[in-house]
Amino acid sequence: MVEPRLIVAANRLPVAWDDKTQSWETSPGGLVSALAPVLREKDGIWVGWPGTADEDPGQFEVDDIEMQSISLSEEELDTYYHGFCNGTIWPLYHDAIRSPEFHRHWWKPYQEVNRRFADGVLEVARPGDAIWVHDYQLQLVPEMIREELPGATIGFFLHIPFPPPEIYGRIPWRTELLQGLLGADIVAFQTVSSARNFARCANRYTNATGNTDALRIADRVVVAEAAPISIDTALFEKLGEDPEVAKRGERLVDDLGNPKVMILGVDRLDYSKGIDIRLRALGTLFDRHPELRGEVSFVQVAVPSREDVDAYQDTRRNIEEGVGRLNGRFGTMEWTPVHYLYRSLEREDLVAAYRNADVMLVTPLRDGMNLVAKEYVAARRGIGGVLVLSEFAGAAERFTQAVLVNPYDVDGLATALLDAIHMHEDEASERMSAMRSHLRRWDVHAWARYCLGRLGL
Ligand code: ADQ
Repeated sequence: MVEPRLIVAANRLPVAWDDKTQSWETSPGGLVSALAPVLREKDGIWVGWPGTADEDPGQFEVDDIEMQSISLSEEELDTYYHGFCNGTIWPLYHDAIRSPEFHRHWWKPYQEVNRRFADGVLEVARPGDAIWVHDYQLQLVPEMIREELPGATIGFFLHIPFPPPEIYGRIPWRTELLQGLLGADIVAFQTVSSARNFARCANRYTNATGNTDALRIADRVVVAEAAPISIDTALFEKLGEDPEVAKRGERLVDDLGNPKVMILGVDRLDYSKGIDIRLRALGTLFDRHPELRGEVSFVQVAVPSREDVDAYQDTRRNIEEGVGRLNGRFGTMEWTPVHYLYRSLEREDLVAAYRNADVMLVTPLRDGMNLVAKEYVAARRGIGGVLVLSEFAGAAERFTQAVLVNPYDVDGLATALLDAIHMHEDEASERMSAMRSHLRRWDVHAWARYCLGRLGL
């Protein structure tokens, strides 16, 4: 009998072309490092877009992993990717924090590109293989594969939240998208509440009936469940203890003028991350507690993201104005309240910042999981540290020991910040170690093992 293989379909291939070395290099990231061993062992194939418009290198191998490229044109990047994925689905699934735009001329390319991905999978799939489709860009793919391979084992994992029917119901293509997902055997989400939202939507907008344990549609049963993604805990713990990283951390604190308290924020620059409200809360804190001025510094690192989408340009402007306002109002010649970096950091510098941050501020208005919160907990070992975490991040479902906040509540956020700054080190360490033990048990490898087990691998 032929061994079943794993076929992963995701918008992006986990590789990027490096002009310097003139070769494909694996992109760093938890998902790739968790799946790489299984893909090698199972002769797996990763189907995805190689990262540049109109590029189609076909099938190729990087670090012993087989890649199958799906080509996207410049226009499709505009309509399918920036348009439908990031102008319609992303805001809708994040509680419609920004108004999602509904355009038929975005929907059609979304269907076409999903068809191309399904065809890419069908080209390489053999009977018995397990197919694992990832994220909101490819929601129609499970059903498209199911139509051609009725007996296939198909899993789907959504990295972002799934909204309740009251919000989801706005999208004109709600039934088609749900039917697309229901083509899978298992539809997995970051949280229990997303899985429940999905089951409610499926009951309301399709012929499916039942609950998360068993959604019956035609002659099939689909399971909706939570499988929260995690990080490479051991790697972040190791980096957090690395003397070279420690040195970088100390240099960073020195450069900030050795504040008594360093607060840190690290996000992709996205309106869902709540960076602007976070800045307002900091202003409220300095207003109410002048004694903290000169003692507390806030470092906000924002990674450039989706710069072609208008809403992201507005968000960037908002944040930069907020930083300017705070520094103009409270700053002195000796002290800058907010240090703002608009760039990506090397992993060592990121961990150096984590391990020296006394308070980590993670305040998304809505977030599938939020890996930054987990990375901070793993990297900041045995030296106190307080995680202030939005109750609307998926991570909050398990991290009940964090200081949980409503990210919309400026006053509440300012109070939570004050509590975090004054928290006794023993209490802080106790909370951190409880979260750390969870991360040791449930790291990205445990997550991948669980998900692949559900697909019979
Ligand atoms: P994102 O919205 O990108 O992910 P997040 O989970 O926080 O959010 O992951 C961001 C990643 O980027 C982290 O691994 C972090 O280390 C890295 N990063 C952030 N800022 C950086 C910087 N300045 N320099 C370098 N690296 C930086 C989506 C969903 C999330 C979900 C993940 C995974 O929106 O909810 O947790 O996918 O499923």
